[in-house]
Amino acid sequence: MAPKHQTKVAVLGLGYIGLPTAAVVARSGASVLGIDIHQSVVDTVNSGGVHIEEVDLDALVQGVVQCGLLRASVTLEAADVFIIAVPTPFDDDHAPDVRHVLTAARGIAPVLKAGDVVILESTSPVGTTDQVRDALEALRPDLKFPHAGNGAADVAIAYCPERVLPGRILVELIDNDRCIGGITPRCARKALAFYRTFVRGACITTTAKVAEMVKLSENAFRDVNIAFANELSLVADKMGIDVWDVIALANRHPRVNIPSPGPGVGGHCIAVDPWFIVHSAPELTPLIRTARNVNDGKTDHVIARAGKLIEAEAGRVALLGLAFKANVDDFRESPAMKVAKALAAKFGDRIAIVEPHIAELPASLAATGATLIDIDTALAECETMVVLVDHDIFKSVPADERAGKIVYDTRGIWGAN
Ligand code: SAJ
Repeated sequence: MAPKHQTKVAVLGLGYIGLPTAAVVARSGASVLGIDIHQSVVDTVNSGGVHIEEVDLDALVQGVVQCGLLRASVTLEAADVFIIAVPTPFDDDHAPDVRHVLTAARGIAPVLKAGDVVILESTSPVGTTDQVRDALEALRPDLKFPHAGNGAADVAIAYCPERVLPGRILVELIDNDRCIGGITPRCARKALAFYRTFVRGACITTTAKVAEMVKLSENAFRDVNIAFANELSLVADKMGIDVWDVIALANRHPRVNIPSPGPGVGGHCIAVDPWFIVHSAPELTPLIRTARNVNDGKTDHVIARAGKLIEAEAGRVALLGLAFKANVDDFRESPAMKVAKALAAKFGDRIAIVEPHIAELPASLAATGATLIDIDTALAECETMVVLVDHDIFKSVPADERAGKIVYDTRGIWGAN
């Protein structure tokens, strides 16, 4: 733990990004106030606990809370640096919804003072940082706000996207390079000075709009590449070829790096962010839109194929995994969850679900008659197994324990397809 220093930092939103960020900044010696709209989250953090599962986060939060470096509240106070890390969902038409960001910005206005830095970290459509500035400017006419080419301002405003991978958040918060986009170069420099206090990776300054687009581009790039892998998996299936063999061998080429096919793409980032680009230029983005549709279509394909398999067999079927990816307890936009819901709605109590990260099934699944069991029970009682998530515990099941089972492995952890 670094010695305590004078900088006061407020982090708005104590979710998957905000809480780890607050804890890491607190460990660097700043005095951090975490803000959340949920009193239960505030109470949990103030008691030194965590409400999300992330490697090593519990010990870190407990440590910084005990040292008095991190506390949480539903009410914002004055600070030197404000970090906005609230959700940016999309609506039914895939239009981004930045209301939470703007509400957070308006919440900062009453306590804002000259010299402060406001940083947006939430994944946001291009132009949102300017909207944050406009929201603050409307409420604080006594302060001078930054506008491109408009000289020095009282307050610095910047966009600095988070880039951390769930499961590695605490490591990546420190080691990843950061891209810091200021509304003006001076804003970027002020934000840069803050990130240098706890980031070991390179910190590169740019404009707010470029930084906003960088974040969207990173996730859209991954989505397009996974869509390619998912499309290949359908073609390989049709040809009776093992797609995992194809990819492993193709990836031995020095300039080819195909990701893994799966039951679709989930989480609150890669399945969402590409739509922010599509929404801003629908006529220019057939590739990004198609990739989204290919990845969503893969989930429908898995539902249909698993459904046929279950229809053709008798007895109970184990669905392995509900999380959106391996070894996390996050179910947002999870393709595995979508598959499980569709199959449970059709086959009811024939469906048994193995998900080590939950103690009970979500009510909608339980209502179908589906049950939650552990992997050993599944191996003992279910003849048919559908692998939906590549959790380590599933990977660790040796071939002899699943010998004779009818397996549909959408993640390629046990062999074909
Ligand atoms: N997936 C595949 N095949 C693969 C890799 C992933 O089907 O080869 C699936 C996963 O199972 C999951 C989804 O894609 O359903 C997304 O998982 P992920 O591990 O690719 O990414 P996230 O959503 O956990 O985190 C991403 C990361 N972005 C990039 O890698 C470009 C992370 O660095 C970002 O910080 C995060 O989004 C975010 O917050 O935006």
